[in-house]
Amino acid sequence: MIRVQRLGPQIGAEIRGVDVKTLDDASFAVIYRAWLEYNVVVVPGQELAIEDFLRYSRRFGVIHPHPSKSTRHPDHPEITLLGVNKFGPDGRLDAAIYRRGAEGWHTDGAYDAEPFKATQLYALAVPSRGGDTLFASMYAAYEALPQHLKNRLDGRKGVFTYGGRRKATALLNAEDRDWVPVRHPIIRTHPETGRKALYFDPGKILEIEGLEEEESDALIDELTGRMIQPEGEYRHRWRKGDIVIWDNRCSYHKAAGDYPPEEDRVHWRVSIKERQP
Ligand SMILES: O=C(O)CCC(=O)C(=O)O
Ligand SMILES: [Fe+2]
Repeated sequence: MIRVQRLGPQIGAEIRGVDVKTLDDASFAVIYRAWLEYNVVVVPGQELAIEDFLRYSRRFGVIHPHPSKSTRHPDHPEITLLGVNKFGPDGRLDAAIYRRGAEGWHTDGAYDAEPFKATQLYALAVPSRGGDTLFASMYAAYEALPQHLKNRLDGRKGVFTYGGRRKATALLNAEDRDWVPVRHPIIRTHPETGRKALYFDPGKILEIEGLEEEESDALIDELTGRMIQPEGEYRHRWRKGDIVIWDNRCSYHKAAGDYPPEEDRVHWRVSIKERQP
């Protein structure tokens, strides 16, 4: 029997009593509804081959290979490997791999004209301590904005690119680093729930369109400070066999990035969009 248990006060739910390899449509509908409501869904205790993970992931949308080609699975480009090849040929820790996702709160794929709908991870190896993933609600961030900021942001677009103002493009091949920036409304209405969210990513935004540079930078700093509402948070402590999917249209996340580097922390990861490339 499928059971849904809430994890955080506003986001996060855990699904019990399922094997995603043999999930019928009615049970999947329960998971999908819980995902729209709680934004982050954990399905623990799964034993999956790559094809099982891909088949289950495709029930949420269309998988797109990630632009970081060097971290794709060699035989399955739709799969990104997290925590693999952490040490370079010289034996030194590669910070771009070890600290991937840990540089700050973000949403995945804001650099694309059609941002990622979802990201889904499957845990193959977990460290003895650290390595959590933290989540927070964009709905909570929007709702907590003072009215004058909601008014000021209404109809405004942000300009986003891979690597943002810091040009953090270490995971891209040299020939892919010349990214064409894209525009998204900062107050974004979720296409399925109709709820408003503060769609924002300080590591990918270049500017807020239509403002002078100084004003845009000041507003970016102000929004950075307003992303996280404590009651909108959920922190995931990984267990081997966990699947976690998050909704990039209404949640932020970051990796804690604090586990012993000599230990393994390995995930399969897929980026899911609504449509075909
Ligand atoms: O490894 C993690 O905890 C999350 C990394 C991340 O930001 C991502 O996969 O999008
Ligand atoms: Fe991420």
